Amino acid sequence: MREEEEEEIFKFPMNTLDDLNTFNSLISENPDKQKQLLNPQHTVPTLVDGDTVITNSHAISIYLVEKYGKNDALYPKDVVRRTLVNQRLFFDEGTMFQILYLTMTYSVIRKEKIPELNKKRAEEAYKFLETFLKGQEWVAGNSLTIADLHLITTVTTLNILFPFNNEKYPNIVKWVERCQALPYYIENARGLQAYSNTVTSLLSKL
Ligand SMILES: N[C@@H](CCC(=O)N[C@@H](CS)C(=O)NCC(=O)O)C(=O)O
Repeated sequence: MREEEEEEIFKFPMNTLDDLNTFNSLISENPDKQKQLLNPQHTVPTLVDGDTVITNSHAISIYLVEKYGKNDALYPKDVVRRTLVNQRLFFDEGTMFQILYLTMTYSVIRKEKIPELNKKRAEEAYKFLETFLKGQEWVAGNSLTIADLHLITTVTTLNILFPFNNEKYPNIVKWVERCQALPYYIENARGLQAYSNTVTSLLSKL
């Protein structure tokens, strides 16, 4: 591959599985290039703030509140409240998002049928969330935190792949409505609409 072609690969995001495979073999054959990459995992989001590079969305949110937040409301300093926020963030990262990631990567993008197990795991995750929300307005208590901002994007996206039954999950439905009423919810709505347009048409072909 010519140097310029190689540069192109590093400039543009991956669009198809072939791009990803080319990219992976390129970096595994080229350790120097790997070191130059801001994010060797090649995932979004990646935040660059001066000399600081952060490559995980949850770590990014924590960093932004800690460094630039006017107060600690979104990520409380109180150890017990913070631990609960962390638990919900790790639930998003390790449970809710993983179902979305595995379904997209191994089924939808490859145009393969979605395994029944993924559907069961999504249902299980919705049940956990429904329980977390019992008797409280937000996922980590009665005030909005970064855990809500993360989970709302994952849950609304997962809901396109595995629509949940509103009657079974009243706490989730009310929480989604609360999130939709936030003045900046439009940021999620826009991406969600674009995702929905693409994925709904892919799903119809599986
Ligand atoms: N848990 C990570 C997930 C990052 C991630 O997997 N992002 C996806 C897009 S939502 C991505 O960049 N996928 C491309 C890939 O895995 O190559 C985070 O919160 O940042």
